[in-house]
Amino acid sequence: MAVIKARPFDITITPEKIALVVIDMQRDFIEPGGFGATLGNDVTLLQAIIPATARLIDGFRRAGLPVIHTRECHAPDLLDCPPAKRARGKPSLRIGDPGPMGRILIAGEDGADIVAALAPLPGETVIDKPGKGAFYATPLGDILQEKGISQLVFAGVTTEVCVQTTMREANDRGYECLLATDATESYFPEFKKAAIDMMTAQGAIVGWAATVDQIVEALD
Ligand code: C5J
Repeated sequence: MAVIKARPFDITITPEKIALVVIDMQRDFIEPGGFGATLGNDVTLLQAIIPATARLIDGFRRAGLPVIHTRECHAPDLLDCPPAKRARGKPSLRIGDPGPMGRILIAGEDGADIVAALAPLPGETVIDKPGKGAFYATPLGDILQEKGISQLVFAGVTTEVCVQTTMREANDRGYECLLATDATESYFPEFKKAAIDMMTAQGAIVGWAATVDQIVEALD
């Protein structure tokens, strides 16, 4: 067992029961020309967390603990993409349209890949998810149960959309959730702050928050 200095109070972790979930660090959200950029967002904000996220992933790998990656993407026939999702917003390119990195948010296309600096290692779990939450319509819950995991550390993008949705799903399923504050980002910094404040309020109502250094130190 180890203690991580966290908000709103320290959390005790059990290494045999903890896993890292890295949410949607995909080219489509982080590089120019992808889904995030088509929605008019400044993707450089998200690029800035790649080094801290790499340190967090490395800390879990060095400790021999599971690293799980997710990708928000859809089947090429779009049967798993609700028309209401595809119609949302005013992007210059919609989900499934051809873009500079292949079809937007489609499994197997270059844009749906995780950025090279954070590429999964052989043997690490990669979950393709059609929704914002990583539990919806995926095998994530079964995989965590098989591994005996009860505590989850979260990183990735965007804080208030896919990261927060997944943390809330996990919290409702009984997992203790800890967010790595410098390994998550939003296109809207005020939304990142608000999401962290909301989730850690009321005695960690959704979960805890700590920096990558605080987390990695406890794993060493
Ligand atoms: C969004 C995500 N923002 N990964 N996806 O559409 O947060």
